[in-house]
Amino acid sequence: MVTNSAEQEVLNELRDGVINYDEDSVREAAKKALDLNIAAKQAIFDGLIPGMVEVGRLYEEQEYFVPEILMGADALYAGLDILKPHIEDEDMSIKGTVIMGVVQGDVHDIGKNIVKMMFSVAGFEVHDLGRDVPLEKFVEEQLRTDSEMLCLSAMMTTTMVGMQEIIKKVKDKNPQCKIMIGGAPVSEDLAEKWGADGFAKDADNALKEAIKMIESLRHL
Ligand code: B12
Repeated sequence: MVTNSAEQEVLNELRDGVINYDEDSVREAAKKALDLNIAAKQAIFDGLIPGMVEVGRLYEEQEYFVPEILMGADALYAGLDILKPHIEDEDMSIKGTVIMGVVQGDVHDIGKNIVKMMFSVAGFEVHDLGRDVPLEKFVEEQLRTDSEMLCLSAMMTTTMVGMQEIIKKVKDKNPQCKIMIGGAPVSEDLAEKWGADGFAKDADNALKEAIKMIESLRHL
């Protein structure tokens, strides 16, 4: 937890560096955060991600356009590269296998990449199918690898509906597989309606939820 103003200032620098798409200042702030012993996870969730959320808001306000978004994302990734090796693991004893990807028609992969990073750091074996992934590919890969979990991401109301088909097909063939969905337009209610096992609003909660799911599988 941040307790003093020097630490708060570094979190602000991380956030502002992403907003101003300034990779160098983000790198510098990330190093400062580590020097001040700010937990890497806190630097990510209270610094970098709020920066990206603000970039999204500026885009919606039409103050920013596509180039600014992409440069903001590069600044976010520059910070993640430095902070990632310092994230403390939730529980290294739980190592699940996960198939992850962004559904067909959807290229928004910044959020999915953050979820993937959290899972990898915690020791999960993640098979990342990338973005704009054909619905059938999720089903094929889940069956081929017999992964314990499947994580689906979507950022558009038009593309999230594809999740239903994937969930139905995977559950028909492999009911044991735990399916978690996420992305801004997705909700707990939709997860339940579509037959998924869970939903999480952000990457930190996604990891906590995933650990619970893997634990419940191991207890079967
Ligand atoms: C970045 C962005 C883009 C970038 C994408 C770059 C990339 N490589 O990702 C570019 C510029 C390419 C783009 C293009 C388009 N975009 Co766009 N984009 C955004 C924007 C501004 C930010 C999204 C983002 O990265 N947020 C930051 C991350 C960190 O948050 P996140 O994605 O929500 O992820 C977190 C959680 O959701 C969760 N999570 C994510 N995935 C998963 C998965 C699981 C399993 C779990 C548990 C959790 C989880 O954890 C993450 C981290 O904590 C949003 C607006 C907004 N304010 O959200 C619009 C937005 C998503 N885009 C939109 C649209 C319409 C488009 C376009 C069609 C064109 C256009 N008119 O702008 C195109 C085409 C997209 C396509 N075919 O996919 C709309 C979607 C509308 C809707 N509701 O359907 C939005 C909402 C903007 C708007 N209001 O119009 N976009």
